[in-house]
Amino acid sequence: MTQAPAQVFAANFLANLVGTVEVRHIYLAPGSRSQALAVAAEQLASAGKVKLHVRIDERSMAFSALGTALATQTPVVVITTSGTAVANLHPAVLEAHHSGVPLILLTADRPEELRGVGANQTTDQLNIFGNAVSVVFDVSAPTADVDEAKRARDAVIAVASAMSEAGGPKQFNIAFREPLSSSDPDAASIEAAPLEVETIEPEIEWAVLDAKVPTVVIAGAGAGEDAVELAESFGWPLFAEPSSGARFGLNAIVGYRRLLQNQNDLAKQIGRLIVFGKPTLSRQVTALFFDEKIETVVVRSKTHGLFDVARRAAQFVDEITVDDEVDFEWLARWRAADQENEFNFSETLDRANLVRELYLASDQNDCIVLGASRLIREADSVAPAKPIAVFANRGLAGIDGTIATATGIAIANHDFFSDHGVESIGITRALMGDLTALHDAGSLAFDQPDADLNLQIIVGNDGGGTIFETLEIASTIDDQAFDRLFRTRQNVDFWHLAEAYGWQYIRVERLEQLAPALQTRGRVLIEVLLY
Ligand SMILES: Cc1ncc(C[n+]2csc(CCOP(=O)(O)OP(=O)(O)O)c2C)c(N)n1
Ligand SMILES: [Mg+2]
Repeated sequence: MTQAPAQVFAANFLANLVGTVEVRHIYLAPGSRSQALAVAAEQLASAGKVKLHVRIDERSMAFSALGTALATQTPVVVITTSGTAVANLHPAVLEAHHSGVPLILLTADRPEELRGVGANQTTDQLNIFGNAVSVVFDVSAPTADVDEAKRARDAVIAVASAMSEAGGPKQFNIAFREPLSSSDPDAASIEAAPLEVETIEPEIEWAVLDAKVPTVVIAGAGAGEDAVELAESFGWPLFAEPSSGARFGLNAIVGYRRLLQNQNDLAKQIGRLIVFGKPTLSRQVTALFFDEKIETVVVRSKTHGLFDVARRAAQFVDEITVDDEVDFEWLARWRAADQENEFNFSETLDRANLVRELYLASDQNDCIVLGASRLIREADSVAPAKPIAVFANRGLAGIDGTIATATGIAIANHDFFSDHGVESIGITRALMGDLTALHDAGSLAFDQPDADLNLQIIVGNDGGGTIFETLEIASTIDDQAFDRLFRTRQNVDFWHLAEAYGWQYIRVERLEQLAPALQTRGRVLIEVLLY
């Protein structure tokens, strides 16, 4: 059978990528120009070498890929056809760039002779993502007179070394000329060549800090367990955001917002902040960065870029130690204050109780996803310190793609169990506002192989974007204008929405209905009435 050069390249490229770069998931949206990649991806998936997820909307697909990459900590491949399809990846690519998530974007393109001449579906795809991709490989169209198998292997070596140099998304813009595909060669029968990629160990910079300065550790998005370890080693209170991966252990001061807000004696004594990740949620913490009396030491983030909002960080380091014994009394006082200022939960269905029930229902088998806006801030105020996987797109904190991201995370969670030969017992619970859910309503659609997930989309419906009520403009313009310009109430019927996409639907109107709803398995949209 004749082998199209496009297919030889695509089959060898994907077989090597899957075989060597730890790719376990490929996301694909349909298109003509990308067909050789689609055929090869399907061959690999049928042979059980990779999981393939097909989506109709590239924007949604890219956010799901982001979710899967976040939760598996492995690179995920995304395949699109040319033109606006590529542009639809942009929101998720930006988020991935700002949170260091490894996506490998395979964007099919027209060959050189069709660019710049008005050919259908042709635009400049090489510069489309700007610096949100650390590298763009411009792969010319495969041809019969070149060893395409070798060229494909070389391309995989290039991506592997680019990935070892920097996190975040990488783009392969691959031109294809007709014939665009053939059924041969079969990607599943191609043995991946072993890869030799040199990894350069970066130099570690240490800070030796004065042990006497009263210090707190701030853990923002992407902080991870290192923040907990440091806090516990030196007896420092830990202010950890919900999606920091560090909100657990005895050093976590869960009521830090209230304690800072009240400006109690302890808050006034803080002399140093050590920052992990990207903290964005509370005004109280941001105010500390701007306080001239407080020194800031930033631990370099491998994922979330440089953090120094007040432009006054004293040092950027990789590891921290101290020069003397630390005073563990400092921590004891913070813990006592935290207990004294415990949050008083009401008996009604409100945001705080919604967060509380969400955390009560979830354990180590489960995942929590928090949308942007008010509910994640509520979680920052009242969520307990508990070692569970909590995710949020805090790279850019968009309200977009939240259902899709949660779906990608649920897919990773589901696979974790099936890879260990057991039925999935974990539930992914995604909590978001009503506008956030509606922004991504199209992501309720997905293909049959992905339908068998335990995924809850929990919508805190308060009739629009109520976070804007806290803006000064809310009190300076009239109510009607505020409602139309900012709050943007909507009147979508969530029951019909769930029904249209084949999801279960539960409406929660009273607090006692919430806990049982959160035990629902399968795919369910839970609408919680907050007004
Ligand atoms: C893509 C995107 N567009 C706009 C915004 C600005 N924005 C921040 S919060 C918000 C409203 C969110 O409303 P909802 O999801 O209902 O949450 P609530 O504030 O009511 O809790 C908007 C539009 C954003 N963050 N991302
Ligand atoms: Mg709302």
